[in-house]
Amino acid sequence: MSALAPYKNDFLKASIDGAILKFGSFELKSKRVSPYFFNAGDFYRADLLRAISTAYAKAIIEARQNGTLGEFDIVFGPAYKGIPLATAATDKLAELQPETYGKICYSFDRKEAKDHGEGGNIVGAPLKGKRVLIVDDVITAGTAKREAIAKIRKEGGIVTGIVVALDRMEKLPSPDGDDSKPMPSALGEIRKEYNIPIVAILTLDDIIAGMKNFASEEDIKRTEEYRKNYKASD
Ligand code: OMP
Repeated sequence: MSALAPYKNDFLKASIDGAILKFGSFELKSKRVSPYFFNAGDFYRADLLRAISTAYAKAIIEARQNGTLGEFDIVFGPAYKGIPLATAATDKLAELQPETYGKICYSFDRKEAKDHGEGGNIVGAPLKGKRVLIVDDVITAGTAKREAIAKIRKEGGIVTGIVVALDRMEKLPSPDGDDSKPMPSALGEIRKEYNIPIVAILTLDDIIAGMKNFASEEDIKRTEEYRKNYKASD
């Protein structure tokens, strides 16, 4: 595996130092039991928030430069964990490249529609007719990403890409419940189905490569085992 870009390394280090990346036994939304968990809700300290917003902004700038991501007007953070991530990433993009990103906007959804005051489902920039980049924490099965795409489209926005902090590289659950069968990735299926690019700052492969420097033999073994069982076929 090639060496990680310096900004990815910095981000992995901040995730470990801030105990955002944890090892143990965690039940996921998918009900799979994982030996590791990445909790983006724990980037609540100023230095950590700065670390994650810098990583998103650099990943977005890099992906725009190499043509992976298209243009966008709005950075959208799905409620709740995506909200501070998208907001901080918007600010950091403007700081790093003011000429290109000085006037981009952010917005996010409400979990419950508001029926008084300004009302509606969206807070921040109106989405109608705008190109929208989704910024979210982790992709496992892709369910939350599909929901965000549907919400944005309902408001008349055009989703042009998704950026996540971590791609767990997991296969979709088999329709017959047999998780030992090879299955494609959630990420690949969303890419194909919606024809949009998805960029990840880190992948499970990056974490396993980085673990050699900081984790116990036992955690490395369990994480490699998990990858063997659940890694997607594509
Ligand atoms: P989807 O892949 O779109 O369903 O989203 C996975 C969601 O699971 C994330 O948005 C998180 O809320 C949560 N999650 C984590 O935060 N960290 C992990 O390491 C794993 C999960 C998870 O449950 O899969």
